[in-house]
Amino acid sequence: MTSKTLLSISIFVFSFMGNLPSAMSSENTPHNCEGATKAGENAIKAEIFLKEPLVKDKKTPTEIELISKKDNKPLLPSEIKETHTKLIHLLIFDQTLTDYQHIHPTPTNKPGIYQFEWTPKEASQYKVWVDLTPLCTNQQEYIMADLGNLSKSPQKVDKTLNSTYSTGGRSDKIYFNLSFDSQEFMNGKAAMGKVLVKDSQGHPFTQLEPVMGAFAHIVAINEDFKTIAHVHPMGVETSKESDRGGPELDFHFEPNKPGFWKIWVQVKAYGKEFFIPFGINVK
Ligand SMILES: [Cu+2]
Repeated sequence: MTSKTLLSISIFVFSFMGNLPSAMSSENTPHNCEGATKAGENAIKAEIFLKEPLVKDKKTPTEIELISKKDNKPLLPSEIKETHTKLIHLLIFDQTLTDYQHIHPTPTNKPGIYQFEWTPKEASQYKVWVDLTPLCTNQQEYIMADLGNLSKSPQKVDKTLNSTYSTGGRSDKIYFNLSFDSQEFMNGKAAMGKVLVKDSQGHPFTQLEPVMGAFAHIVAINEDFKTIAHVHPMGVETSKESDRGGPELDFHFEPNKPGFWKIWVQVKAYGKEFFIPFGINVK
């Protein structure tokens, strides 16, 4: 693939209050899965076990138990479909939406129990969205669970509106610029978005490295701290570690809720992963 190849990403918006599109494909669902899910319902539930009390800026070993709702049996790694090169993606957010972490837990020797470590960077409330596709339903789901609270009072969402961001030091600085095909964002209306990446000299940056089989992973979260928009890279995915991408990352954003949305773009360059925050308002 050429470095100019555009990466097309489409963001599908899910509300976790039960607005999942009823795309359950009963034809492809194995018999033993029948009745496992209704439209808008997750087949899996999650429970969090913090192995140590939460302390700001301190690494916290954590276990997550995944259980099939239908029969109350643990969800085994062999029962999960690999997506974006991983079985389970954890999207961790704090209530201010300024701390976003993307983590892949690993199985333990206890069935249905997976472990990971994370470090809360804000004195805030934390939630995790477990992003996985059970083989049984072949339906991607997001299971929200509370991760703990480091704050005695509710924290305000950081509603900074921004379309530019830079990261890195003097020699490895990278500039990111977000633009859309429309000036305004309307609830329920699709908009085409583009992130343009430039290097420290202001030249188009074409050395984005693959992260989980793509040149960017984009996630958007609403100020309600409940609704997240997920990402499907469409068209081109990278298969080789040596592939490079940029300077444009195209995506499709269709918000299903008005208000402030934080958009996090995860990329890799110079061997390092970067999380780029943008903020927009949806009418
Ligand atoms: Cu992931």
